[in-house]
Amino acid sequence: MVAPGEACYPFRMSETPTFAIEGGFFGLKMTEEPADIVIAGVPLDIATSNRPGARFGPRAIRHASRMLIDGNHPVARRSPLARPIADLGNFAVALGDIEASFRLIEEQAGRFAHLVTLGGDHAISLPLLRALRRRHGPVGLVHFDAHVDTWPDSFGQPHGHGSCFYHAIRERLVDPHRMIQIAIRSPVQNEVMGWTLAQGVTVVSAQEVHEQGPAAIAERARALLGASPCYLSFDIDAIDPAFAPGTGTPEIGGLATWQAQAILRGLQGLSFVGMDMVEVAPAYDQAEITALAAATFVWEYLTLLAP
Ligand SMILES: [Mn+2]
Repeated sequence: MVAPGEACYPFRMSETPTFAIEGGFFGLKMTEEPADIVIAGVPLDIATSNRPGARFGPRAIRHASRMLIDGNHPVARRSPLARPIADLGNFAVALGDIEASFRLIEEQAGRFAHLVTLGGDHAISLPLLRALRRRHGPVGLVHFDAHVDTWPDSFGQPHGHGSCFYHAIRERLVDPHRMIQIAIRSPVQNEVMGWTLAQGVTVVSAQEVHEQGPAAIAERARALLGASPCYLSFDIDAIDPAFAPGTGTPEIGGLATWQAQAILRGLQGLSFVGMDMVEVAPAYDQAEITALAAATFVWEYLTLLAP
């Protein structure tokens, strides 16, 4: 197992300026040896319905994460690096084949007790949740997104990045009564929203976040999820395109980065068993702000887990 500290770094942290750091997430040495928490990229974006490019998300998020290595979280006053973390590089995917990629992702994800993945488009959540169900049964879900992602099909195909939670609910990978979607605001057919609500999912619009404030939304999530195992799925398009333009299906009226940070900080104490950060498409980014937002939300999540 990888221990925390300088042993994980291919450079001397105390002497290496941020711009000189290469490597995995947090500049970690890429390794095949797992740790308490394993980070892996999933460079799959063939299920996107609009702009592609999230296959380059893992690289951009790792690069942006160099800003977060040095020092403690300013509010929690502890570092996610106090707990052993390993970056295993990218999972294998099958070129051009969604279902074969799903099988590969599920098989690889099943090896690790606590996985944080860098997407990739949102379709990857389905095989990740299939792997998680074998360890935990149906999990609770905190889902940040502009979209409900419960469309029963994707333009006639069974799998697309907008159908992952339709399948996850149907396959009982998640417990819809312990599932909260935050920042929802895209156009949606009444039958799709009706089905989602009828399953028991709590849908919180971006407007509700703006009107009620992040603390109230975090409180709703904590009350809903309780102490049982839960998963965080974070589509970067939950964030307003003014703050996160580098994504495939942007929607205006979204969260400011600080609002999402405040909600995440309010989730301390939940029993998280994994996370994905999806839909970062660097080709549409400006000044790396989307990748930095994504890396920072991963850092917020890892801080929740830190001792
Ligand atoms: Mn989305």
